[in-house]
Amino acid sequence: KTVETNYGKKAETVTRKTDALYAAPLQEIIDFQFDERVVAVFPDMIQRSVPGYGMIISNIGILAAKYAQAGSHCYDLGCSLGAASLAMRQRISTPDCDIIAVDNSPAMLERARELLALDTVASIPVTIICSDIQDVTIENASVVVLNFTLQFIPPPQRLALMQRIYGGLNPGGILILSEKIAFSEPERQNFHVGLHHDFKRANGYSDLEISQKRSALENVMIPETLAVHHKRLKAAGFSCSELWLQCFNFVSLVAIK
Ligand code: GEK
Repeated sequence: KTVETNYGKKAETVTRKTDALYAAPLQEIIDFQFDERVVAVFPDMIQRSVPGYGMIISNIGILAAKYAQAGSHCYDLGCSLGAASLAMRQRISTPDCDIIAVDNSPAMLERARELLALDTVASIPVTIICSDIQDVTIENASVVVLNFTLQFIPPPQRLALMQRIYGGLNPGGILILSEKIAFSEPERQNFHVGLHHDFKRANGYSDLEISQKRSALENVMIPETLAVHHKRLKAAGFSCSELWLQCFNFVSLVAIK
């Protein structure tokens, strides 16, 4: 089975493996980790699990092309296999920009390096850094991407990260924030979660896979409401944050400095 990716034809052999990590019944479900087993199936996993993922990646390229400033850095925080970095790299035409891609999973970054090396068309330099995104200096930034990463940062630490991002952005720079969200009203929560599970079923995941994956993520990935996100962005200094995409309980926001 071939999964459509934006990594290009040459990358197909390293990105086509089907995710069956939770297909068989597990005795014990341990907390989800971004290890080698996940890396091997990651493009398939994220496409089949996150509604709107492909559209978000393509439009990160469009947004970055519009907001990248000459001589500045574009950050991809929690870059995984570098899909957002590649989208930015392929779209930005502003001179003297570079991309700084950060993740704390060595396994992810090893594969990200291979995939970036296959992209020989775009020439914007990409520096890959293995670090907690909370420890990375953010400076002279025009575009910062947090594409489904903030949800893995413990909630009490999220505001400090946002403040550092705001502080490191140049005036006119943007933060692109994509997250799985929660709803405070139970009916809305059930409506969106139900549709998300239908989306996963339609993409070939069984009820067992859906429920085992849900347990594995329970303590690791903590979604918040859209209102909490907007409020935190404001508290960090962003005067405006705009919802530009929602698909069930998955959203992407742009905040402008
Ligand atoms: C994409 N953005 O394809 N510091 C650094 N990295 C972290 C941290 C942390 N504290 N916590 C988690 N990660 C990507 C998808 S995946 C989303 C992002 C998902 C990393 C983690 O190792 C993983 O690679 C990534 O954040 C989250 O556009 O799998 O749902």
